[in-house]
Amino acid sequence: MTKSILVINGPNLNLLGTREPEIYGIATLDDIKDSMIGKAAPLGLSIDFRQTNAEGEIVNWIQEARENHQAIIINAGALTHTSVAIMDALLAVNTPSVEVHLSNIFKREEFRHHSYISPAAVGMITGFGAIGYLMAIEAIDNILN
Ligand code: CA2
Repeated sequence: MTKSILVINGPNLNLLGTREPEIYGIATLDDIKDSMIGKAAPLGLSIDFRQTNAEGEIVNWIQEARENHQAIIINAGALTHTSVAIMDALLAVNTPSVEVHLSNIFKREEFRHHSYISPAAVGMITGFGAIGYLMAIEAIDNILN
């Protein structure tokens, strides 16, 4: 049976590929979505790929994942560093989660070094650009099998 991965992208990630390519790369969010679908299909995994600038929407999506998805890949954007609500939602659901960041958050400003997502995730992939999302699929494939 095909297992479904919910991919959540937080604030401003809709701008990918249009600004700050030296930090975030040249791939657009659509490019990342297409490459994830291509990587996941042969593994029997489907991708439900979403982006929002609204914190509450992310919380709702995580709660819904409990019934509709077998795993979560999340790049919460700047909410990574501020959102107790997203951490609580991830802790409340039993769905395994992998945290992804395009940039290496530990090489950047001090305020980016702390993540509220990490305590609720199986692990974090940070600093590998768009490839990090594909690495997260491999991680999920291992976790689910
Ligand atoms: O490296 C990452 O993936 C981040 O989650 C990206 C967030 C940042 O606040 C985190 O500290 C690390 C920012 C996403 C904004 O994305 C943009 C993309 C292109 C142009 C401007 C912003």
